[in-house]
Amino acid sequence: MPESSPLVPVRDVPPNAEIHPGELEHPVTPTPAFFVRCNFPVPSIDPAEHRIRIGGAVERAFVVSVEELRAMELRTVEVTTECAGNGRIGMQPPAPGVPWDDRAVSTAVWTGVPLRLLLERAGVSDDAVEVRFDGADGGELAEAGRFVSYARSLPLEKALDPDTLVALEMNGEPIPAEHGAPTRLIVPGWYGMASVKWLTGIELVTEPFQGWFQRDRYVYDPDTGEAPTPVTSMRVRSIIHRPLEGSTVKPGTLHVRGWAWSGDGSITKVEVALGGGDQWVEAALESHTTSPYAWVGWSCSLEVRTPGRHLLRSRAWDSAGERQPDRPPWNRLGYGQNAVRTIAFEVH
Ligand SMILES: Nc1nc2c(c(=O)[nH]1)N[C@H]1C(S)=C(S)[C@@H](COP(=O)(O)O)O[C@H]1N2
Ligand SMILES: [Mo]
Repeated sequence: MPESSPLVPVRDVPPNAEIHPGELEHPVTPTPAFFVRCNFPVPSIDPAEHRIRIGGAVERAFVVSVEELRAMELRTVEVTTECAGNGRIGMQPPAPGVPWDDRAVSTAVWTGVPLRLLLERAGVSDDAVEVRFDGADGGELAEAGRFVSYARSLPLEKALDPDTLVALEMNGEPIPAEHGAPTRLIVPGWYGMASVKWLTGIELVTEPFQGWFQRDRYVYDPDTGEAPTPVTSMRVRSIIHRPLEGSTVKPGTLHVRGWAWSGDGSITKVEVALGGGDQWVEAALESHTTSPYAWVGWSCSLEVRTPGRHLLRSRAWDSAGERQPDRPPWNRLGYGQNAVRTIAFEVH
């Protein structure tokens, strides 16, 4: 593993930190540089003692150890994960919650047991509508006024997707404590909240799950009195990592590079604009992987001769026909902020 720059902390307790801008150049984020998002302190779990229960509306409930999971048929998937709160500091007016800038996003190669295999072994009952996942972490939440543990649910269809994993390895190594050791869920294409860390239980439920992190958080609340809708797949987005925001480059040809991703299809186009106004230049897409769940690299070259400060923007389109909006889409809790971002750099 190459040496990597420290994470950029956003909150120290519990740990919440963004990827360092200097680490964004890697197609697969080095494990120590992968962003961390924890709602509660990191639980410590003995992998030898750890068991996951699979129960609820099933024909045969069972318990499985980490060892038994390792002996099953494993699958490896490269996945870009973004926190639903990424970009929250761009919300106007500011939204409550962890004030993420735009780097609560990273990519890893995950290896694990397709959740589908565990559900097939259990035999899902006809009346099951969702699968609930329990994490080992929890605590008193001031906003909730009670003790809450981390739990989330998935619709059956996404739970049965062959690429939804009960992961055992991150980038070919056991999962580090802060990323969910010894086992976590990986839900490709969805914002990070779905990928429950420190997984202890999988339960088939016959009514939609109503937990705090399902119904009160990770919802798009229009704040108009209309019902909130659940946060699910990642909205189309792009990030520039060259030049870095605030950096200085020489006059001449400027090589611009970045990533683009969407949970709703493949990236079809990325455009770049230098300065304000509506002059957009199409970037070349450069896929480093066949995984449909990983971000796609893009680049273009621009001439910049005038010394001083310059602005740069990128915008991506996906195969669902969505484009990054020019302004942050408003919702009360500040999720899914995928608006075009303007960065500034200097030419000298
Ligand atoms: N048990 C548990 N799982 C969790 C969380 C959590 O607080 N507890 N945070 C979720 C959120 S909001 C995100 S964005 C991802 C972050 O995963 P990472 O810390 O490995 O980057 O984990 C998700 N899974
Ligand atoms: Mo998140």
